[in-house]
Amino acid sequence: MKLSAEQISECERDGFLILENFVSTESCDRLRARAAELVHEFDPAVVSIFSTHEQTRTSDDYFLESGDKIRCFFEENAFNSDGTLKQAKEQSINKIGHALHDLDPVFDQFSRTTDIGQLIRDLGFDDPLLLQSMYIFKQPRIGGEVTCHQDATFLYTEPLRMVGLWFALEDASVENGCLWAIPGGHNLGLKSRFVRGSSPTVREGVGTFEPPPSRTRFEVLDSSPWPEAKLSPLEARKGTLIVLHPLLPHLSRENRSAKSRHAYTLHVIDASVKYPEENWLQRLGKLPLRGF
Ligand SMILES: O=C(O)CCC(=O)C(=O)O
Repeated sequence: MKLSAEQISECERDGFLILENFVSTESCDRLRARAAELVHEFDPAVVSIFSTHEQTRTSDDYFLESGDKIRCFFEENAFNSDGTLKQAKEQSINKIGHALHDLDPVFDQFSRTTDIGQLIRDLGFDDPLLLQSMYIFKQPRIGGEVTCHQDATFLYTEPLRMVGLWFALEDASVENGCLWAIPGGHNLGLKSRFVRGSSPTVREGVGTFEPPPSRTRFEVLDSSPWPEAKLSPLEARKGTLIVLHPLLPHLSRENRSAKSRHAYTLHVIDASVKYPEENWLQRLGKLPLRGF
């Protein structure tokens, strides 16, 4: 399954490449079944809500320590005002992250196939390392939006040698919250970085008001708005892989339909790059990154 010269130039032109039937239905189903088991084992007493709305992108310890763990994050709309879940735990999780590919044998096997290794080599990675994995549920009715962003905002490297792989584990359509992207938008430059570190103290009036320091912040490099009118839907049948350039602006809308939209994402970097220690995602324990 070698990429053709046309596919590589399409990817360079648009900033994404859609590869239908990249994984089998059986592989998708195996991953879905394993994710269901992980959620079943998860104790919801430990709560973390995921959102990309600026400062609320869960900057708590649970999130910041998840780079070398398997952790479940709830949908923002999963809870009633009294803190109880609106739906069963199984229909309330937004995603599982961020080291599934290293810690779980079923995810490891899905993530390190010969086909994926070949694709990564075709994309020009000489010494690839699997950095991050996420299982995204996009639950029926409460599946939250992921606002327009570039993956390099969250996983920055110097030089920028990173790629996102997005696998549709179910059919993804406009109705249930498929990806949207701005074709060619990877040429617009990096707009922000999401980094660890305190935000400045806020002082109000005569007294001093010092909120608890935020553990993360967005460093804005270009505050111009995204040309969102240019967004185009990337509908994908189950088994499709979408390759995403690290600077491609993309989003997914809320899922208000009765259908879920499960997806699995992997982010791969090259071992030759510098991975900054202010990036939010860090391996704090003793779990070295591995390739294929
Ligand atoms: O699957 C989605 O809804 C969005 C995923 C995404 O854009 C990301 O994780 O960078």
